[in-house]
Parts: sequence; C-alpha cells; structure tokens
Amino acid sequence: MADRSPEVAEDVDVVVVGAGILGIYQLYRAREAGFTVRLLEQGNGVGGTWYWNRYPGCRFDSESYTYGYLFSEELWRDWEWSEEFAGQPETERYLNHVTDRFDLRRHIRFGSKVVAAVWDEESAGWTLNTEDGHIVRARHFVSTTGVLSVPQFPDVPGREDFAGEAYHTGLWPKEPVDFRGKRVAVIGTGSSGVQIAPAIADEVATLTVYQRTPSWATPLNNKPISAERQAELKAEFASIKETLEASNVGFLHEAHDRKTFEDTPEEREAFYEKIWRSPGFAKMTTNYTDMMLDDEANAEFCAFLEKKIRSLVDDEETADKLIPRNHAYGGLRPPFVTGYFEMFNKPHVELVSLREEPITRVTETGVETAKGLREYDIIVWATGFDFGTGALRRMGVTGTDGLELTEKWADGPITWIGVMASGFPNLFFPGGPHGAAGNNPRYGGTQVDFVTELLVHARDHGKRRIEVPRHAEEAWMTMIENFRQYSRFEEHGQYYGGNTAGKAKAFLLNPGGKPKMMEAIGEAVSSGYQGFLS
Ligand code: N01
Repeated sequence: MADRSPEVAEDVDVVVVGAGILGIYQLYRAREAGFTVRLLEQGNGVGGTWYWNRYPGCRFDSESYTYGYLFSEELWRDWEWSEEFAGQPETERYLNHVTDRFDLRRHIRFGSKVVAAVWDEESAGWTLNTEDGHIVRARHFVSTTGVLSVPQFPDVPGREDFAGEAYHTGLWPKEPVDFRGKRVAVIGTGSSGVQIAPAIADEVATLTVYQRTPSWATPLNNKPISAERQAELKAEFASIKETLEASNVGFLHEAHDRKTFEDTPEEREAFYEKIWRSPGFAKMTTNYTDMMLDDEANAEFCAFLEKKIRSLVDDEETADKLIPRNHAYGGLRPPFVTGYFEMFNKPHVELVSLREEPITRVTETGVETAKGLREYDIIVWATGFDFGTGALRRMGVTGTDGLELTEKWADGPITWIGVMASGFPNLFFPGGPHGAAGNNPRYGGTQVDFVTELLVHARDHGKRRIEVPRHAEEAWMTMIENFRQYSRFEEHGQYYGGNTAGKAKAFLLNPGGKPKMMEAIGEAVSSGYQGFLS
C-alpha cells in the first residue's frame, strides 16, 4: 500500500493475527499466493491453544492425524504422531516443525498483542496497533485468534488473596509446576479440568475437585500408533484427506446405520459397550443414528453411561454427584477422559459439588464454601474461556463509519459463514464464531482456503475492497436461528456464552454444519463473488 505514514513500521498485503493452527496455515497460503504477509502473535511461540494450554494431561480428543494439516503430502508422510490422541508437547512440536519446515517464522512477530485495528475507507486498508507500539498497515486483516483464547476466572471474592500458587489451565506457565506432595484444588470440570485432575492425582498429597456441573465424560481410549498403522496412514493420505474434507464433522469415523430401538435391549447393551470402548468422539459420531436427535434414544444411552460411572466409582455419594442431571448427552460439550472416574476411589481425592456447597470466597490459605474452609498449596482454575468472540471483542476492531465490532456484536455475533461481517471490509476471521461444528481445523482450513482464493480473485480483478453483502449475512443469520434448535446445546453452556458475565446469550457455533457453509461458499464463488467486491 502506497501512503505509508512515518509511524507505520510495516506495510503488507495481509496481516494475520494469531499463530495457532489456522494462523500458521493462513500465513502459508497467503504467502504462497504471492502476498506480503505479517503475522502478529501475542505469545512468544507458535501454537495458539497448544502454546497456552500446557497443563499436565492436555491432549487432543480428535485423532492426531485428523487434526493436523492436509495441505502437504510430504509433511503428512514425514511427521509421525506417536499416539492416536497426542499430548500438548507433541502438538506444539508439530506446529513448530511446520512453521520451520515451510520457513514461516520470519514472517511472525511474537510478543505482539493487538490492541486496535481500524479500517480506513480512503486507502481501503487496516491499521493495527500492538500493545508494544508496533504499527502494521495492511490491505487485508485476517484474525485467526480462535474461539478458546481468552481464559476466564470466575468472579469469586478474594481470588487474588490466595497466597499459594494459582494457575489457569489456559495460561499455563512454561516451567513445569511441581505438584509433588502439595494440597491441590482443581476448580471446574469441563474438558480441561477432567484432563488435569487425573494427570496430577498420583503426585499430590490431596486433591479436591470442585464441580458445578457434571458432564457426560467417557473414556478417550487413547493408544500408541503402531508401525503398521503409521504405514497405513502414509499410504492412505489421499483417501483420508478426501474423507476428512467430505465429512460434516471432520473425523474418519464410520457412521452407524441403525436407530436405538431397532435393536433389542441385549443388542443395545452390547452396542453401547462397543461405543464405550471406541475412541474419543466416535461415541457420538458412530452411535445410533437417533442418539442425538431423539430424547428417548439419548436417555437410553445416558442410562448406560450412568451405570458405567457407578461401576467405576466405589463411593455411591460421589458417583451420584458425577452423574449429570441437567442435560442430555451432547447438551454440553462431552469431555473424554483417562482415569477420571477411577481417580475418585483414591483416599486423598475428594469431589465437592458446588451445587451443594458454593464457593463463598477464596482466602489467603484456601477455598471457603458454605461448609467451611479447605486449605491448599495450589489452586488450578479450569474455568474455561470467553468462548467464540472473546479475542475478537478485545482487539479494538473498528470498521466503516467508526462502527465497532463490539457494537455490532452487542447482542451476539453477526457473521457470514463465521468468517466475515458486513461493515468490516477486508476483515476475515476463519475459525471464528459461527464457523465450526466439528473438528475445528477441518472447518477452519476450508475457511482459510476460501479467504485465500477470494483475496487472489480480488487482486486478479483489480479490486481492493471486499465486504460481505448484507443479504448474504442475513441469510446466514437466519440459517443459524433456524438450525440452532436442532442442536442439543444447552443455553447455559459455553456455546451460548453461558459462563461469561455480561455477555449476550447467543448461539456461537454453526448449527448447519459443513453442508451449509459449503452451500454459502458455493453461491458466492459461482456468482463470481457478486456483491462482495468493489
Ligand atoms: O472450559 P469449560 P474448559 N463457578 O468452559 C466451571 C476445549 N478443550 O477449559 O459447567 C464454578 O468447558 C464450569 O462449570 P459449569 C473444548 O472445546 C478441549 O474445560 O459452567 N464453576 C465448567 O465445569 C472445551 O469445551 C480439550 O457449571 C465454574 C468449567 O469451569 C473447551 O476447550 C481439552 C464457574 C469450565 O469448563 C473449554 O474447556 C480442554 C464458576 N463461576 C479443552 N465458571 C481436548 O481434549 C466456570 N465454571 C482437545
């Protein structure tokens, strides 16, 4: 861009914000397409989620090879995942490997938290300011800041008074935390809480797990990838890629072909046993076809899970507390666990139900509930994130006529395919709110491809301004409204912004899934991006 003012440190075609799995891919795609690119990353390393969430036990619950990149067969063949569900250190290593292998690091500026991003109509470009005073001008601004990047602490009195060590799972320090012989509290039992608790249970002196809502956790069933399977994965790259790209959810699992009550009770029992032993999300994707749609079918599956939980937990009262009562399977995002239920049989592990005894305050020495004070050396806050819009709402994004993104999204995000918003030309946010309904990189990767092709098209046609037409955005929002009733997600859950104080409750995923996203993209592309370019 021509009119470079003196304080602008850099002038590029595309600025990408966030070096997570999608940001790295967007950087790669834009650079390969011939654009000059700068990537601004708040942290001091690449990885996004896999950079910040380095707590013990953190790992994939999508199969490793279905989560990684599919754009390079050489990369696929050269990188061997050690486990079906790789742990955080391996994933972080993978993302560093990709960054270096494709020589992307030199385009990344680390320690660069974006605090303002302002659109300028005259020059048709964005100016981004970082907290440390760096200014970047760019024709296009791609935010790949993810949906789970702003960690959240509950508003508990005295939280800052605690004199021991306190950590949030989403802001975990790089230096290992020494849990040996410590009295530890884990607060929160979402996917993070139920991963970290069993991972540290054997090291600590005492462990208290504070649970507000029990979730339908089931075994992850992780295992190493054998040499034979490695060879198979390498040989089957093309078909795996095709299957993943065609899949609505982004997994390789093969769907079942029967409904719950087509089977006898004995057949159902045997089937659920098989499901219980299946890997990760296969509990959902290969279950009876009506499990997520029909209340009775769902209840039948939940009854089986309840029986399983009771069989794993010795103490009846603890087992009672661990069984969800306020949502069906899939009402909240189900976590996948290793040794979680069994952990409560250890004499030094206690489960506290916050429904029975809410936290009244945190003191210098511990956590006080209605029933008294428990003292700790370490408190782990596994209390989640400002889901969906957290990072975008905090970046000071201002579009046409001074319109702030926070203003446009005051009642919840308004988007087109979870990637663009009218009033914000040349802004794209792959992997953003309304974007996904399955294995995130599989959705976000398609969005990055779409954005890149759109940028190339605009460049080839001499257009410098891209904005989604209002009617397309309205159609997408109507789809969200019409389809969200078919999802089972509870309004008190994170996918409605349920845990974020002061946030409007609005659905934050794409309830129409990949077919609706591809349909919308298809319409835009086949019309030659009619109404998008000027
Ligand atoms: O966060 P969460 P997370 N007082 O929001 C509780 C992904 N992920 O970090 O359910 C007391 O799910 C809250 O209670 P409740 C995955 O997509 C993936 O665990 O609101 N408790 C809940 O128990 C996941 O969905 C993996 O009643 C409070 C917990 O804190 C997403 O990240 C691993 C509270 C927060 O659970 C977020 O998971 C980890 C309060 N005021 C995460 N506020 C994989 O396996 C909140 N809680 C790949």
